[in-house]
Amino acid sequence: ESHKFHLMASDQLLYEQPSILRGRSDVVTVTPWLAPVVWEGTFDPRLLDSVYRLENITVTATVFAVGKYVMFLKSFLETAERHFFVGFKVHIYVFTDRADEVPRVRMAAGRQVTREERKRGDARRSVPPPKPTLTVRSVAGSERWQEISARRMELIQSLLEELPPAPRGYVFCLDVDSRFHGRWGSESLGALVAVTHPGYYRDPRSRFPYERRPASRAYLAPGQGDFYYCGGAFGGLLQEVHQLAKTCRHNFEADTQDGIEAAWQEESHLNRYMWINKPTKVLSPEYLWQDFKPQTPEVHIIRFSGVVKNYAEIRPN
Ligand code: UD2
Repeated sequence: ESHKFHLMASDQLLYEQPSILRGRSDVVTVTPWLAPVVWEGTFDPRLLDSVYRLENITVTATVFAVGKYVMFLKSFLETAERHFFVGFKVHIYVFTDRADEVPRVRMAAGRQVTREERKRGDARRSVPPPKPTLTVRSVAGSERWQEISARRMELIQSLLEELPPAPRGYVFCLDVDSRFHGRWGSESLGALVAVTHPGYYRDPRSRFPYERRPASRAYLAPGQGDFYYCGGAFGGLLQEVHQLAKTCRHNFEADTQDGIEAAWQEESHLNRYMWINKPTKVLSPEYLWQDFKPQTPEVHIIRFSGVVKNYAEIRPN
């Protein structure tokens, strides 16, 4: 197979004429380093799906459910089944210390075809969608939630070292205490993908909760940093995310040796990483909202959001 770097479309697919004059004007849709910022209304889902279906891509998702967080798995998995890369090969890895409590979600049993897709006569109807698969991996529990959250980088790194190399393989690493409400699909694919945090995208960078102590390897000085990215969702090509996980894990552990833990654990290290390694695609807060936060006018659709949780009840400490 030859290596090609452009997208290939079917000459049969017709869609709305693109324009370089009209589009979303209420939001910024490209970063200063010319990475797209994905907002509803900036892409054609049918076009992108048809293009990526020709690519024979695979999508891996990792999700951690340690201790009481196992209670979030059911709605995470059920809603992923309805909205996450519908029609593509999806493999979800669940990391947990309570394997016997992983709910039996009917993955694969008839992915829904929504009314909108039916109306448009989606080609998907004639081909049965591939079955998403789920693998449960046992991990150790911990007394510290910070450690559970941060150790994800180590486990993601080892998982990606075990997976067979796949030039068209993508992975997304997601928080479990969240659910899908709308499409999260091929428009989110890129070599290195970050999501802007819903709580900070209107703020000046001086207010971002980056790690501010120079002693930490996650340090960002005043004036540094592009966006505040969330630790609850990131992804990209397998080899890119492997590099990210390896670096964040290394820096987190080296910090621990020095007796310092970054303000927001691996999220701080991720933000440092993305400052140096610019994401090739930035996902708008549509891709990680928070249930307690009222929808803002620029957010036309909430695709994925964090559920409201009682920290005292669910965290080990
Ligand atoms: C934020 C980030 C989170 C992480 C954390 C800093 C978002 C929406 N969330 O969330 O990704 O960067 O700050 O460490 O950006 N977990 C367990 N069991 C536990 C505790 C955590 O399985 O007892 C896992 C679980 O998958 C959870 C994730 O770790 O979704 C993050 O923990 P959190 O949701 O408690 O962290 P939070 O809300 O502070």
